[in-house]
Amino acid sequence: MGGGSASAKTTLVGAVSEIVPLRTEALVTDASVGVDNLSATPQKSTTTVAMDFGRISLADDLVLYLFGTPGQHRFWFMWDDLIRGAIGAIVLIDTRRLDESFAAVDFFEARNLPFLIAVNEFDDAPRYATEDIRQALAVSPDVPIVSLDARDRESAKSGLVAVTEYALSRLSQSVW
Ligand SMILES: Nc1nc2c(ncn2[C@@H]2O[C@H](COP(=O)(O)OP(=O)(O)O)[C@@H](O)[C@H]2O)c(=O)[nH]1
Ligand SMILES: [Mg+2]
Repeated sequence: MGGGSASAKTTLVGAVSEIVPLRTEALVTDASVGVDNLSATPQKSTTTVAMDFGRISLADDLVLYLFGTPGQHRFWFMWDDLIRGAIGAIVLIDTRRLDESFAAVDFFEARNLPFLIAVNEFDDAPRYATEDIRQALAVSPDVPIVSLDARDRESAKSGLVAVTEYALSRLSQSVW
């Protein structure tokens, strides 16, 4: 799972994981100034420094391992390792800061990893039509765009189910 900072990646992993999620939150300190973009989220006091990790069973024979990638650019070297063996990815977006999502979209596109866009519907964020979001992010018509509330277990889970179904459908297309 990728996405801009404070797009609720840590929240989502925490909401769905059936094991205590491994978190590597650190207090946002002065060391983050000018490095991490916190201007839009002045209330955010911690940030993920390495990654989030969790697990969810969608069925008896289908267990997903969830990795939340840190937003900070200095940790991007880890993404290449994370996507090895990944079935798919979610780019979690906050419509108030769409520009922060471009990097994650580009990354998964470039590596041909099936991904979907999940709009985390923050209470005070404007709502846009799906096709407007598609256009703004310049993602192709086959990329699913879903809405969810990262804090809500069932809602967050629906995003994971959607990306799994999408990844499996892409797999079966490439086989046949
Ligand atoms: N109002 C609102 N706040 C949310 C929602 N999802 C997450 N948050 C809050 O947004 C902040 C950033 O979330 P976090 O999971 O740390 O973002 P990350 O940087 O992507 O891991 C936290 O304080 C969450 O409690 C939401 O759907 N609505
Ligand atoms: Mg986080």
